[in-house]
Amino acid sequence: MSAAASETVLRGSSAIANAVERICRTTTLPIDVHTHLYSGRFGDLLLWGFDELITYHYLIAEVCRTNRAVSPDQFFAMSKREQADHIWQSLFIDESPVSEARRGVLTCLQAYGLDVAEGGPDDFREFFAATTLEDHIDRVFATANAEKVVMTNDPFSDEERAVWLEQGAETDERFLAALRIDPLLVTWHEAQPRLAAWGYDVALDLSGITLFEVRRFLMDWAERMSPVYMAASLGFNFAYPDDHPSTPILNEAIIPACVELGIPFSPMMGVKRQVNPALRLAGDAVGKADIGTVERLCAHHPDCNFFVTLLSRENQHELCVAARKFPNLMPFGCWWFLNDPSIIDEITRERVELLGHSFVAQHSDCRVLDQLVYKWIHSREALAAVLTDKYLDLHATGWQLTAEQIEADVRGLLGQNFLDWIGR
Ligand code: HDL
Ligand code: ZN
Repeated sequence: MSAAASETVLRGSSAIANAVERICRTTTLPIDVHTHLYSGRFGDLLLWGFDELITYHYLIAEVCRTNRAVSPDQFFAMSKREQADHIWQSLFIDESPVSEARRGVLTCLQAYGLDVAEGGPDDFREFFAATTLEDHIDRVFATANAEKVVMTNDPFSDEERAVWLEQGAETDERFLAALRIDPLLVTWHEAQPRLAAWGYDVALDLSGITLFEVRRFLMDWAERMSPVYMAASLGFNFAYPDDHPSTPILNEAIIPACVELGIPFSPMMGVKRQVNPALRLAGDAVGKADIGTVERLCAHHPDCNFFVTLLSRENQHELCVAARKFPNLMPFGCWWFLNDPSIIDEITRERVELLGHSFVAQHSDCRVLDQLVYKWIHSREALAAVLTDKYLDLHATGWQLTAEQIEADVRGLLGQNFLDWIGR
């Protein structure tokens, strides 16, 4: 296919490689499809600054194994500042910070123009103290070159519920909502009394109009939040269908609500919860999920879109194959323990080879606002390495590549594919 006269044909390997690196590094991120960030109106729910950045639960896990002189209980007894100083000393000073979560802190500080070689915690704290949250949100989105992020919005969180009930819809257009409903599928015995207290006529045994009322609960919150998808983090052993309440709740409430709203359901599967409770949020591990659960959800509900990320590396190839079978299945991201350059590389290569462009390459899973900066710098680099090889393979066939085509492809993989898929 010959390029249009207005397009920039890339002639030769180095022109292609240079274009791919530049485009991956500079293309505006249309949407980060999964984060735990909040807009400024949610106050302390939005974490930011040096002490939050360095006490990220990934680093808590690392410091508890690296410096066993301080037990998890002793660590959690420290103040946030003491925890941060302890992590800085143990994971950055006492040994080279080569792990992905450690490198990320440094990438972020460097992107802010801070001197990580000479500076220390108090210097970095001074930088953050000199700004306001509103200005810092602007700085982070500009530095990350990001347009929008999707929050994780939990109506079962009392603190978050209050903001939605008191202040209504989100007004900062950079922050889109995702309706997160784990309790409905994972801990129904705990969710049921809360829904009943909120005025929904629900019974533990799902009798009466329970499933209708669960769907009404979902529609009420969709009205408030305008979510771009509904999501649930599910264990590695989650099964569908099953004789567990989760199956009728999915079949009669969650999936019909998603279809009515025209949004995907996002099962995020593979968590092995709290294998080490002493580590608290850092205590979850990973297990291989049953891809058959994903296949049966897609097959039983062809009119619902499923936006899926799996936590186990061992599930990734299966997920690509399943996506080849079901057009209503879109894989996304290199989630949590997969968000490491070597694994991002492997997953992205097999996705391009098996799915072309019909997936979303990454999400950040940020818990701290500043992570938006480093997680995307690292992921953009990993994506560029894969796409360079893939476009050079294409070039070797004699195919003509243009910068414009690569730009459109990269924007798609960075999240536009999701927005197009849901018609936003
Ligand atoms: O359930 C989830 O959305 C996970 O991402 C958890 O929040 C996990 O603790 C996490 O932060 N992973 O990056
Ligand atoms: Zn998450």
